[in-house]
Amino acid sequence: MIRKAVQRLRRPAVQSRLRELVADVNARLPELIPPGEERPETVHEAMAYALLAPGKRLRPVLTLSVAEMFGEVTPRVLDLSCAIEMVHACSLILDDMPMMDDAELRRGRETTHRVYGEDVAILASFGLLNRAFGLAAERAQELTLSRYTSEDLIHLLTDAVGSRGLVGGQALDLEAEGEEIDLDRLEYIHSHKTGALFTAAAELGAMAVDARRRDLGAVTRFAKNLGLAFQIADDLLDVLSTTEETGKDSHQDEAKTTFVKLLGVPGAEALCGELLDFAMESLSGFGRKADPLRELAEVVRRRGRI
Ligand code: GRG
Repeated sequence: MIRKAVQRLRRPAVQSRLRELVADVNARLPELIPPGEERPETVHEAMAYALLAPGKRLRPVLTLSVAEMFGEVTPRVLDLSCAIEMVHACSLILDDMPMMDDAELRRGRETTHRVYGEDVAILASFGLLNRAFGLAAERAQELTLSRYTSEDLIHLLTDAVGSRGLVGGQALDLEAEGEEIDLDRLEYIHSHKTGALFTAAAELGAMAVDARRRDLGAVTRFAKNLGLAFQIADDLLDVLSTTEETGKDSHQDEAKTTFVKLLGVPGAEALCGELLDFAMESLSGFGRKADPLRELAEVVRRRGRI
């Protein structure tokens, strides 16, 4: 009882720390990409348009919260977290394109291809991806680690993006459109398309501060459960919220099999809650230092923003 009461008292401080981390990411991101006035102007403007739009910054804050659980958030770790956000922004540009989800709105604004055209949008997405890998490679080499090499950190990122990660999940998601798929395949799609970047974000945070290998397993378990829960929360938002609330097209998933379609709203809510409980359990060995991660799980539970 006493522990719960103390935790409740600490909560505003933890929430305010997470908001500080969002602010740090938002302040750093524009410094890390070429200015819109530099040639090729349209591509640089489109990169900034997609990256600097008001996203929730959940993935970089996940990297930073894990890093802070085992060590400290240094400027290098902050840049690594920004590289994760660049990969995410790249994936959003591509996901929204007409040959993929064909979305009109993202982060409360017109999607990148609708503003800049499909040709520029594709180039901007590759520009962001390339910048993400360049930045991650530079910062990883500058770290002094005893348990991991800079290659370990870069491989983590390449594996998360590649055909066994985001690309693979997206490919099967597109193939499944209009088809009936079972829960097992849906889990595969989302644990790759969405979950892989959550997992990489968390593992990168741990590796960047030289966390012990035996602690990595718990971090991975936390992030896998969080990532899948996040996707189910996103499916729920698609049916239960308005475009004004989410800043993106609602009912975009109508032609797709989703967790809500397979399980119904109550079933999807229950599964999301169960996954978040599993995520929380994997933090049991880390005491109060894991409170920011617990709070991130609560953000997903209430389908909100930090
Ligand atoms: C080459 C990087 C790369 C990817 C290619 C297009 C693609 C493969 C994968 C799509 C991945 C994707 C966009 C998954 C959807 C995940 C999801 C629910 C995104 C919404 O995340 P939020 O709500 O967005 O965190 P904000 O805008 O808040 O950042």
